[in-house]
Amino acid sequence: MGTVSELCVSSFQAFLCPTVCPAPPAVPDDLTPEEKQELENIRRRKQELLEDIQRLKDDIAKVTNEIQSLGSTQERINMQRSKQMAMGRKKFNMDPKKGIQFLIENELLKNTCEDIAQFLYKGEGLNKTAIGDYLGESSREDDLTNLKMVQYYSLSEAIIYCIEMACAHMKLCCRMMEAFAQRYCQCNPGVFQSTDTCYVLSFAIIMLNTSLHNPNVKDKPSAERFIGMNRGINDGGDLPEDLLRNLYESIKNEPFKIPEDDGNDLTHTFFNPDREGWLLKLGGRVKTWKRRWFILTDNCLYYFEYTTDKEPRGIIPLENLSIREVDDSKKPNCFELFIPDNKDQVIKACKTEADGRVVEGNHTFYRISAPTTEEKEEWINSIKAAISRDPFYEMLAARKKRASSLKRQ
Ligand code: 4IP
Repeated sequence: MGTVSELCVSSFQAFLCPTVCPAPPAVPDDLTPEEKQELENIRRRKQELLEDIQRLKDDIAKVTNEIQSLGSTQERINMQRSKQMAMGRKKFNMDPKKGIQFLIENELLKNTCEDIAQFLYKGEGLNKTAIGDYLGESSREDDLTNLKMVQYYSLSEAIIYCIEMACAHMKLCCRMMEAFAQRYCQCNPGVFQSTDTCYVLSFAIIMLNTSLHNPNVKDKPSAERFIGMNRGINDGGDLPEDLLRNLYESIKNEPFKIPEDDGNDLTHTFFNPDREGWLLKLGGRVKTWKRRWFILTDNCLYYFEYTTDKEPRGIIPLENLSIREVDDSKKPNCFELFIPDNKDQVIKACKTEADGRVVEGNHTFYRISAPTTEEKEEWINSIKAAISRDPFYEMLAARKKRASSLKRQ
């Protein structure tokens, strides 16, 4: 009969190739009770490891099935299209004309002024300066796109958008404002007496933005004062009070930001992500819903306040997380990221506090709501595909669990 160490080796071999190696030999009679005990321990451990391997195999088979079931289905096509769309946006941000050309060639955008204008208006993931560059080109088509684009805006939205653009790109400002003023005057005769009114109003808004949001300005104007300051700017007449009040409230609620353009923004860092889009996220300790721009890339989920932000508000590494659909009484199309078999454990993630500090997240689950059922399904599939598994993590977790339940007994 072999020594204990020989038996160890044979057990280990059996563990490494459980399907090929024969069953372990019976316990030899000539072993001491200690050696028998040791052999018994080794065999028990081997059994545990075999069970772990079987679980891993089952998991792999499950994931492989899921991937295969994606096969040639519509979901796969949709995933492919949204990847190409993301690629088109990135190309646009680096070279707007080439980006538009790429999207048209790949049939993601129709070559019509309406479609291009709508794409620019939505602006998801697009750099404002790149939009400015595109619209600032002086071709007739671009003029038409300018005109089409302003149709999508409400009056106050359009004015604020034009000013934001202007701060980033002066030549765009002139063209957008002209296009906007012309179009608006055409569609709403009698509101703006001339295109000059738009310019005067724009400067009044820039000053309002500064007065309301610059901490050095102590005397904050009221809506009434803003309305009063703009009396007579419409070629001697007054602009509608509702318009001025809406503008005032809009600027008060959210200052417009001057987009930075140092060529080092996230659109470059997060080049070609698996998926990106607006989603609602439920807070960790405080259960508030926030609209965030999510980017899925490199097995991590990042969320931002604005599409143009450089720093994410939060990062969720997807390793060893699971995803499931859930019903929520307040929001539709919800899904959740969670740790399987451990609902109380905090998910490894980080977030940025209001004061800029980066801290650990507090979520035992991340509940997220998508705008539509289709988007929910697409997100779930993309996240499933991005979730990575570290087998050692799972083994360790299973061991820890077993150890703590043994301790409790
Ligand atoms: C906050 O609520 C936001 O929902 C935060 O989301 C969230 O942090 C906070 O979770 C939650 O308290 P209020 O803004 O109403 O205070 P965001 O960072 O997207 O603004 P998470 O971790 O979800 O990013 P807790 O766990 O810090 O309470």
